[in-house]
Amino acid sequence: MARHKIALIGAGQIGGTLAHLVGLKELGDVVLFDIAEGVPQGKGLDIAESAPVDGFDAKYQGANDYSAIAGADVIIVTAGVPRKPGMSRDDLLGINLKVMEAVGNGIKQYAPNAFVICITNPLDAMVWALQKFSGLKPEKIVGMAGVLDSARFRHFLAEEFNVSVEDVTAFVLGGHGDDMVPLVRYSTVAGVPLPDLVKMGWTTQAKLDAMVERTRKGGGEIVNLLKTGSAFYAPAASAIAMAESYLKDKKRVLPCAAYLTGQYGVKDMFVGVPIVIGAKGVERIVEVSFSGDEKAMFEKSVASVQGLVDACKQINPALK
Ligand code: A3D
Repeated sequence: MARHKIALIGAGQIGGTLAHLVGLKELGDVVLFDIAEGVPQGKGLDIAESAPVDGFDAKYQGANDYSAIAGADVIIVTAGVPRKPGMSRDDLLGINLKVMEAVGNGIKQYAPNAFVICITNPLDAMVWALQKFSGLKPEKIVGMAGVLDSARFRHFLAEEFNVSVEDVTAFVLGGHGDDMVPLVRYSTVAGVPLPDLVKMGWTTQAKLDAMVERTRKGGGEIVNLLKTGSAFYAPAASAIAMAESYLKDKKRVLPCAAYLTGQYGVKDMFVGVPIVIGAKGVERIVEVSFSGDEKAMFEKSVASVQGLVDACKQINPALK
């Protein structure tokens, strides 16, 4: 069987890390695309030269022309600008919406059957716009945010409990903004829900609340430390987990921004919910039940996403 082809649109911090991980995990051959000349070629060559040392086989091609993505099985989109200190994800909307239009047209022309993972912020609005511009079937395009937000929460929990990150599960749903919804009831250590762990004295409610808040602000914490850009190692790892589930038909259950057609009372929007990713793309949208508080938090988060989608429609009236 021929190797899969993975196209990375945007060869910046996340794009370069993705390219490296694709090689290390032997997921396929890589095309790095960027508008910056030399950058995708340079990063591709640099990673290809690491392959003999690490012992993996993958071809790397750098490109500034969309024709290079032709026939890609998976496309991961990070093209655009990231946040700087003091900027919210929403401040990026106008600039990155134009980028999504160019990317969407490229995908429509050269790789209309790919499974596409969008990472560009503001995530939930950009993946919505990218679906419209590309014309991709809704089950073939998702946004990466929930896996990352959940991974951050899992990291904080594992540190607090001094247990392996592998035994900590967490679900963070809703939009990828400061009102995202970490679902404490559905987050566990080896199957034991967090509220039970509070009762068992493993932590206090106050500490748990602080970890939830730190998760919500997790992206900003990294932006403030780095000063010149935003997180890239964990975002790249998260998108790779999603791509791998598609390429290997693993059918993993992952929180992702998926197109909703009435689930959770939401229509024609991408919002973070648990989904099953397999060879057909989004194979199932999992509808969990919410308590009153959780429902209120989810609805608040959905309202923020709606605001961003409306802003996109205002900037570009062709987006309906
Ligand atoms: P960065 O290192 O700046 O890379 C972005 C790349 O996009 C640069 O190499 C640009 O040259 C390139 N680019 C700009 N415009 C175009 C275009 N029209 N076509 C092709 N390439 C273009 O940023 P990054 O890799 O750190 O972040 C990329 C995006 O991911 C940003 O929008 C971030 O805000 C976003 N991000 C999202 C998350 C989520 O969890 C959703 C996390 C971290 C970053």
